[in-house]
Amino acid sequence: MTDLLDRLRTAVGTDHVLTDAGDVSAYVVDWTGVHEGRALAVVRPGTTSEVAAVVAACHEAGVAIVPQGGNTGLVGGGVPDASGEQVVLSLGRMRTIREVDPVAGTITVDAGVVLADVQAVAEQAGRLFPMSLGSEGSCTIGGNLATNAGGTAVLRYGMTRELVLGLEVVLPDGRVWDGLRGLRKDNTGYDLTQLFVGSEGTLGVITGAVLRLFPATPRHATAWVAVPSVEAAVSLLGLAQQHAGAHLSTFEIANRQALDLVLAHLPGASDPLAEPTDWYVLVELAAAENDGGLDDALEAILSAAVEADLASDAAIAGSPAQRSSLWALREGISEAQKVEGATLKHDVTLPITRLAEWAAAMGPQLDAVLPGIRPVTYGHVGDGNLHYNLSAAVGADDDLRAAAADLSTAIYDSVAAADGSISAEHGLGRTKAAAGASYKSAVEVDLMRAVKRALDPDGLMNPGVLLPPT
Ligand code: FAD
Ligand code: 2HG
Ligand code: ZN
Repeated sequence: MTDLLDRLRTAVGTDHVLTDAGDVSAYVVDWTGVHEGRALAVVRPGTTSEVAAVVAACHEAGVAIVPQGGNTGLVGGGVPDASGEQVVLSLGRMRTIREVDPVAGTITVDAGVVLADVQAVAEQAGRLFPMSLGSEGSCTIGGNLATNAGGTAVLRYGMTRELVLGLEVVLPDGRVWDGLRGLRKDNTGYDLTQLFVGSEGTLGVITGAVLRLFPATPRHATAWVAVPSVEAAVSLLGLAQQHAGAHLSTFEIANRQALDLVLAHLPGASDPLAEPTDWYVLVELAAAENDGGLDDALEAILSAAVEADLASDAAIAGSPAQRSSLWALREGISEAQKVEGATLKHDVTLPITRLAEWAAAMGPQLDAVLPGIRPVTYGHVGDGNLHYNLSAAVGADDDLRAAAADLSTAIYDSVAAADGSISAEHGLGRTKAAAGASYKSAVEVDLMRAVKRALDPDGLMNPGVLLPPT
């Protein structure tokens, strides 16, 4: 291994090959704290050719690579296993915005650029890069692409795969595929760009991307709405679509348990409504500068909702600061639940018409497995996607860990029975690789393994992630 470390130092410079425990510690444990591994080294290349040299050296030495961006992933896909034999390849130094073309509506970036920086550069150019995640201050475009991230703007703009036009990828043997084309139309064979989106670092290292930009939407109308049930929230979505059409940009749900955790743990958070209720929806309409009428549309949605008993009260943001504080109630939930204690995460999608019935049945079923369990239920209801994240009764975190397999199996079985998916937007990573394969048909798993073998015959790109070991 000394030979490999020497080659890596030659490729990227001695300062960017980390092996001391203190230096590597932040790279080997994930955001949730659930996955902690060991690394042979953490390597921090600064250019695509340095990435290629690192990957080629590891390939020749037969050493596995774990690509890592901002390390905000929630399924343990960006951290090494416990063997101490894997190299973490961090894209953190690759932060160049290569080109912005407002007319073509494209931005070309290094994979290590942080999502919030892409949003800011787009805004300076009078355009919008719509992807929006609670982790946007730390996650990277490479990680967003590798996980096909979702977030709060999917309803209007789609998942990451709908926001990308071309990629640059270092393949598992060290060759570079330059697919950095910004063409809207290109029917010349298999769509290799889309093959790498959502591949979670198992097919190659994404080093650059051409992303789509959209017209800016600086005008907003935002409300935090009290609703009696998930069923009412889904009906309210229909109303909002009817009144606001394409201006509807966000439609997020949270249960009272989620709000209570935010109020308890996030400094400065306060309940904008006088009476507590079971469920809340964050609704936002967004439009271009000269495109008015948002406030009227929001008023019309809320009046119709109250009339139809779909909402009991609402707080409307009257200023950018109030808008931010309503958004903080939604975006603070993951952090607040982490402060509360152990969390068992589930990121499920169901056909939207089955969400309400599913959520109502799940609580009692899980309470029978672990009495006092608290489902913290929130997420992108407009996309049929709930984060069904479990906290134990206060003081019972060990019981939650002990019952984790039974609880997750009960959830996944009922999601599968309702024609849903066990991972809507976070991917499979290490946490769900086995479950992901077990809920797919044998044909689908065979096809996925065939793709993996074709691109990575030696199995050196992020082994154990996305597909379970054979
Ligand atoms: P990492 O965590 O570093 O890696 C994630 C995966 O991508 C790993 O498998 C890794 O190997 C691979 N990878 C990373 N970079 C590359 C690359 N350049 N080439 C190839 N593979 C690579 N996710 C959502 O979808 N929607 C949300 O709303 C959302 N909100 C979040 C809120 C919070 C508070 C947190 C902590 C996370 C949230 N996430 C959300 C999850 C996470 O932020 C996303 O999955 C994000 O896309 C990960 O980006 P990253 O750069 O941190 O990737
Ligand atoms: C969100 O929508 C994210 O807030 C994070 O996808 C969900 O922490 C989670 O489980
Ligand atoms: Zn989410």
